[in-house]
Amino acid sequence: MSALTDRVVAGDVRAAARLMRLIEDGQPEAEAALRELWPKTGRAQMVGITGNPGAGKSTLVDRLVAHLRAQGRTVGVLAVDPTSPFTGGAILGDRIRMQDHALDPGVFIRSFATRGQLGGLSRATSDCARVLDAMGKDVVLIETVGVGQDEVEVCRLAHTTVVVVVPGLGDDIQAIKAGILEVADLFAVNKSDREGADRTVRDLRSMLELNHAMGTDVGKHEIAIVKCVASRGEGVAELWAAIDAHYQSLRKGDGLLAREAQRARHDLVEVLRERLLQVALKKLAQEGAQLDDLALRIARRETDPYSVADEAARL
Ligand SMILES: Nc1nc2c(ncn2[C@@H]2O[C@H](COP(=O)(O)OP(=O)(O)OP(=O)(O)O)[C@@H](O)[C@H]2O)c(=O)[nH]1
Ligand SMILES: [Mg+2]
Repeated sequence: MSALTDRVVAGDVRAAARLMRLIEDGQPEAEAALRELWPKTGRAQMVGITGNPGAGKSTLVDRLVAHLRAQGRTVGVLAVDPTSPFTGGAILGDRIRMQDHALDPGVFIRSFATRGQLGGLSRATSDCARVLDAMGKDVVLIETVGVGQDEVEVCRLAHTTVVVVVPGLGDDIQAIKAGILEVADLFAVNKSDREGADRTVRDLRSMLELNHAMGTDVGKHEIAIVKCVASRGEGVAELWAAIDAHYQSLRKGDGLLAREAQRARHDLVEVLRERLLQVALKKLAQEGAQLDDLALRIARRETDPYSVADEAARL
């Protein structure tokens, strides 16, 4: 193994941070390192925390970290920032709050900006989660805003995905129905200090019952709904107990392997997509065709995207 991967496996924080930077920048060394690390992964419990902006995900993650640390478990946190660090005051607030844990060697926290990159955000997040896994972190918490497809993809990496909702949603329930429901393993009704928390629990429950009646939840475990007040740390122990119960039920059968296989399939497709794109671009370049020139020719109707792609994809 290379020095870098040796250090990652030994739990070296700086080596892990360096590798994550290489991953985010899409550097070829990252892939070589990940290849070496692969046999050392598959041990961490991966938990996805998703939900609308401002639902209290970071606050919950912060409390979950404290809860896990009190149990003596080591934790890695990946936070996918929805906004640039230059715009959001709340984000800065999050960072400051998380600093408490930053001094704890049992916790590793990293945030990502959501920016478009070749290979995609979900791939980079997945790879970084693997780094935390290889480092020996017992639990990896991944925070994403449940809005775009990319963010939903990130949830597929987790063993357990928690969807955080807040009281008084109405429309939000519709949004949940639209995309996130299929990835939810359990719901956290956060900000339960606000009016309407019980109503939200009831709404969620009837939605789940409806799904059950329609058979759209086939193969799923029973989805728990946990009320919490993250800002006061209330319900956090219960939430973790529900997350762990879900994980343990996966471990009992072959659910864990099925999840891992689902995840591996996703990763494989992503890697393949990237590889094939590289091969195609290289082939075009060898033939002296630049992407921009081709685009111009397509725009001028001298050729069409299908013919160019056919040509490039011929291995
Ligand atoms: N009343 C109340 N406020 C809360 C609770 N949990 C979090 N908050 C507040 O809600 C605001 C947003 O919390 P965050 O944890 O930053 O939410 P987030 O979901 O991580 O937000 P983004 O990352 O921006 O999507 C903060 O001002 C928190 O203090 C809660 O249980 N009750
Ligand atoms: Mg947040």
